Amino acid sequence: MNILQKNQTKAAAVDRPAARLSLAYVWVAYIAFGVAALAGMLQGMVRGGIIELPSWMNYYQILTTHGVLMALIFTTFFIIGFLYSGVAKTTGGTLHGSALGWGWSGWILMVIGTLMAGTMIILNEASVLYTFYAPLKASPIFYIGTALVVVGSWLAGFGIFSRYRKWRRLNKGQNSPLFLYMSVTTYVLWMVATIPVAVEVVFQLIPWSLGWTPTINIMLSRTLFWFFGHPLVYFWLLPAYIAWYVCVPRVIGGHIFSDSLSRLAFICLLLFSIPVGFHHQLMEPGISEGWKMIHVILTLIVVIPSLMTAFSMFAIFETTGRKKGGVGLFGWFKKLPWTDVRFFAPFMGMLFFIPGGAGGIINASNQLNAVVHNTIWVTGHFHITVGAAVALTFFGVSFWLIPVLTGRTLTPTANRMGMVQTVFWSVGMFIMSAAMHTMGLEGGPRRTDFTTYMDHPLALGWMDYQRVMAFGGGLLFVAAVLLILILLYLTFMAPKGHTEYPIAETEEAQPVPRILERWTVWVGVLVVLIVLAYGYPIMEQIQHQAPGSPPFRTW
Ligand code: HAS
Ligand code: CU
Repeated sequence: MNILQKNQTKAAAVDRPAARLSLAYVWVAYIAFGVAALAGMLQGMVRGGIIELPSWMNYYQILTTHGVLMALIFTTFFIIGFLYSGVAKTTGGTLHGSALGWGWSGWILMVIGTLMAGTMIILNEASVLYTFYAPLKASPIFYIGTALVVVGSWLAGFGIFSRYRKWRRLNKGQNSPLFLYMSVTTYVLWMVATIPVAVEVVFQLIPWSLGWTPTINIMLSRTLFWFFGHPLVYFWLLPAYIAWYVCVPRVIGGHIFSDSLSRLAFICLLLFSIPVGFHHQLMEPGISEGWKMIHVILTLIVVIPSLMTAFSMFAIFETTGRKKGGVGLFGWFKKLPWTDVRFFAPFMGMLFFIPGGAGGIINASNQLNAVVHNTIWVTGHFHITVGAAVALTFFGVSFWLIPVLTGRTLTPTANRMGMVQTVFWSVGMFIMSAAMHTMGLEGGPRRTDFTTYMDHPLALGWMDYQRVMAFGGGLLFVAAVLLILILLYLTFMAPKGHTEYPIAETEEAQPVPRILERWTVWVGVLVVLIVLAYGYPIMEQIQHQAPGSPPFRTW
């Protein structure tokens, strides 16, 4: 190591071993993202009636590629990379040996799992979409691959927990740094939420796909899936919230609004985002109305911490804008750093989350769910939540995180290109999701190949929306390519130098209730809520199961 490098290591927000680990996660995420974006563009064109796929490729195969790689692989890898970097940064810039060990073991297992599942999808042996609903049956290798991804993510989680424990041991009586606290909460959520899907995959799907058990209990498999599936969307959201609560305020030159409120919001998100899965099964038979009602109520409760987040963001923006001299009712708004992509990208994400959250409340309302369920409205909903609010935040983070990890700088040109990229992504997503929402209200289904339903007039009325969706998808693909180019530049070519890891502080020291850091209390409450919401319905589904289903391969 020469002197220059040594100095850089000293100045770096995160030391080399930690940076290398984070970067390895982030880049696998973006490789998956690139392939998924291509698949997404193709499927939009197919549904728009613009292209036809070659005979060796089918719509459901690329739909599965897109869903699995975007929703499961891009997100999980990016999140782990981001959390590791922030945990290192806020605990002294380094990760001790065991955290690094867990991190790398998790990475290796997750990469192997991704390759196994991905190969099966490419071979057309697993066109079962990212929800892998039974009785659609994929190759056992696909299920084993996804199981390895989950187990790998657990190992990575042990690394975060071990760093946290060590920090607590060395800093007795102090509150943990907010980033670390939020990372631990996110991971507690993930650990609990992935247990049911692991049970589904290991005890139901794998034996059934290997032919060891002739049939499968469909109701139970879907219940176990959504027991995981809803907290999964919060596992995507919470890291974006970490960036909103902790990083964005620093980027705009402000402070954390309230340390306790931020922690409380995360605890509420942890408690209430798991016992709510039936809001994905409101239209399914086999679960009685009373239980669905309980899940609907809990779903509406989990909206509250998101509203607390919206409130905090507005407060941070307004107070910072006023401090910078913004006057009048809206003068502060102009003072925000609109030309800084580190702010602009997540801000666009926040804007998308306003209709995204409102759509979620519509979905969760039992009667309205009957209108939108299984329509492409739902696809519109999740593109403006995970595809915009979360994705734009992750892009905004990547623009500074990658230079931090590579010891390079976000140049003014790269910043400008990032702004252009954000505009393309936002406009593309706006156009595509508006068409999806409208077409859904007119009854257009989700998860279907191009069809005119024998020229049915209703279906013919959907065609224009599908073309608009394809156009939006095209813009999104341009944005995706641009993003990858910028990130390649930031990884390999941008000038060497110091980039700040933005971590905001509170304006003055704020007392934080000690109870917020008592994990046994929160995990205890969580377990009670889960048992109340799921215990009886799952018991019923096991005891009174309908005749199980043999496997189907519909593609
Ligand atoms: Fe959802 C389906 C209900 C949030 C993702 N959702 C999905 C699916 C996905 C998904 C992927 O109840 C499809 C699954 C599948 O394949 O079948 N969702 C909700 C509710 C919320 C919600 C109630 N969803 C999300 C988030 C996601 C996500 C977040 C990903 C990250 N969702 C449902 C339901 C279904 C569903 C049903 C099933 C539909 C069906 O029938 O199949 C809520 O948690 C949302 C709360 C959010 C808010 C918004 C707060 C706003 C904020 C921004 C503030 C803006 C600022 C900007 C500060 C209340 C925090 C400042 C602006 C200035 C101008 C200064
Ligand atoms: Cu949900």
